[in-house]
Amino acid sequence: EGNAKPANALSMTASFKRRKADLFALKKNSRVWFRASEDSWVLGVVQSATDAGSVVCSTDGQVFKGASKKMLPANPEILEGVDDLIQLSYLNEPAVLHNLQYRFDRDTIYTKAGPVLIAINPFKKIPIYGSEFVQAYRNKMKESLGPHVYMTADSAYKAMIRDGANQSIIISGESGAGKTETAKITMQYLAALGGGRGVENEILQTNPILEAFGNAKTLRNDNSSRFGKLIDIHFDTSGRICGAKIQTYLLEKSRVVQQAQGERSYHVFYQLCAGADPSLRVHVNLKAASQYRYLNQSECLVIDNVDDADLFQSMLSAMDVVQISKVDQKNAFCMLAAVLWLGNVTFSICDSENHVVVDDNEAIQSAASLLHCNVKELMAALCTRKIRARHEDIVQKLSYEQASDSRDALAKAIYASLFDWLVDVINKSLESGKHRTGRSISILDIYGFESFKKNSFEQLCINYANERLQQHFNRHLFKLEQEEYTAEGIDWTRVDFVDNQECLDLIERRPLGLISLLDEECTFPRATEETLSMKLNKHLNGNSCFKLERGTIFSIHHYAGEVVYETAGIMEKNRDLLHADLLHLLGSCECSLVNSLAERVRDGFRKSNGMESQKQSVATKFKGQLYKLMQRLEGTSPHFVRCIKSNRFQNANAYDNDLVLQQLRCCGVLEVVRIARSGYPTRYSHHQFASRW
Ligand code: AOV
Ligand code: MG
Repeated sequence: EGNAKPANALSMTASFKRRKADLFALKKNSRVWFRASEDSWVLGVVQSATDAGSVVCSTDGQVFKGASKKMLPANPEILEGVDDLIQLSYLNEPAVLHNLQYRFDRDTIYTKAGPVLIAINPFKKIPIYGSEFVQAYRNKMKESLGPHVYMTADSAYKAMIRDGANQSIIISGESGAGKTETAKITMQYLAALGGGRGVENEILQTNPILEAFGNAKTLRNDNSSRFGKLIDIHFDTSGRICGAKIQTYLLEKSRVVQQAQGERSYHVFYQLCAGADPSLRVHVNLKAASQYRYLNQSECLVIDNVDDADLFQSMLSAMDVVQISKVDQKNAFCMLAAVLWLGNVTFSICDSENHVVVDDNEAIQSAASLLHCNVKELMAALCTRKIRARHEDIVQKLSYEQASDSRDALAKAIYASLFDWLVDVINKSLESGKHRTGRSISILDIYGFESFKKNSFEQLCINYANERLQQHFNRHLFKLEQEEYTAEGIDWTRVDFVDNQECLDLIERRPLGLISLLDEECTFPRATEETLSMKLNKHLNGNSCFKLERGTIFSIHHYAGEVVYETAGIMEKNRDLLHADLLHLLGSCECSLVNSLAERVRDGFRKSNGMESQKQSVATKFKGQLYKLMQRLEGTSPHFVRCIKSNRFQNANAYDNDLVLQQLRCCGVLEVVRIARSGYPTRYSHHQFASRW
């Protein structure tokens, strides 16, 4: 039964003894790893070993000479490519890397690292999925089958049934490492176990919909998730799936109106433009993607090997399966088209003070008609602002920049609330109703750690979320595990790990952490990038994870590496204001969907401390969401999957050892193996033990 094999006394003693085996004596004929350069190791056999130095002959016949400290013991051939790294006699970096690459070369992408499953992204289809494999893993032929996400999903399912406890499958890794694919594979396995009511298929079909609306091409990943997702799959008393609930986290809004060169906006826009049938095209007055500024500005309209028109059809059928009504579908597409047309709205300067009016053209007419609002009112709301002074309203004209910002803010608000609305509609359809027994398996798939040439507020939030997740991982695999040994009075040599608390403090601490300082600065109308940078530097430079690089550029030393952030635009994104006039206009549109979207936006405003239309800042809201997420996860038994990127180019036939090593190092996999290897494979309280046997 998976990890739950009771340990016998013999294997326990053996595991304690084995710790000592890492100390090795260099002898003639020992297999060793020789450090040929900074990060490259060659496998060889010792020809002679003296205090002055040793001679090693590599497997391909080259001879290396050097000091013994350049050498690490290699595992015997019989351990070549073991399923679980804890089986390795010598657990050093070259040995672990060799084992992983040996397996990867044979298309074996999954390897256990004690309690953690390592999944190395092959960037190609490997025939190890589908019903045959599901059956095999279900029928407990595990030993012969080897590690697999199916096995992890199966362990979670069995543990849920056996212990009656909620489980979670927590998938982490850098951007492009394979988290979303892994989450889908996990869902497929659980759906296959569920068998029956059809809700399983509904759950699977949420993926193409949410990916269309929430994923986009970035420079790291052609299908990058731009939101975080936790899906709870609910099971009834007979162990069948009876429903599900999806919770999403902070969608990257800015992408709707702006993308880096070579990146795209959300897939759904291109899918709609490529795949809509003639009647829908007429209904929403649709043009080709190249005709919309929001889509053509980044000079990337298509993705290699992706057929957007095809995907649009798949998404439509998925929407049918998930019971999104045809009317709702059509309304949603109107909103998408409205966003696109808003992007084409232009302004002309109308006076000497740089104030603008909206150009009356197809763009503004189409946007107004798709939103079911009066075009004059929309124009006014985009280029003027009502301010209440004493007892009367004053109409203030906007500058070119202010008007463009208000147009973009409107587009972002419509899209983000459309996304939330969609998730709500999906959740209604997946509701478990009376069959619910309270048991669930949650699968977490968030955006992975990111570091681009230019990093802004979005990367800060994404990387912050990953820090939180890494801490959860540390807590479970290092802290709790070792504290338990100490508490039980077991002879235990502590395994050190890199704690990321300092980085989290840097971001979260109140009142002198990054988020608090940012929020404070955001309340000052005259704050600039410079004043923000100065403030951050003044209060944060004592934290070793923070560094002001120059001017308005600062860097944070994250667990996964250093990221250089720009302060430009951070405050606007954190404030995320939508002027009340625009909100009011949406609320008065003659379309129930638009009204309900306006309601959603307004909800965010109301939750604030009252009077003004200032809602909670984006970062603070996100912090609260992450806190809740962690609390939820703490109430479950975790199963960890670490996705690893095999190369930087999304290339099927490349394996970059250094890149793999860097990922293994920063997430602490080696340390996990060290603890797992010398620790106990399982533990029961007396009570649990007695009730089981
Ligand atoms: P991510 O979720 O970790 O990145 P994805 O799951 O989107 O990464 O994976 C990126 C790409 O890698 C996929 O589109 C597939 O082409 C390929 N891939 C991943 N896993 C597998 C697999 N098991 N077999 C074959 N190909 C795979 V991000 O969402 O960017 O953090 O924000
Ligand atoms: Mg993803």
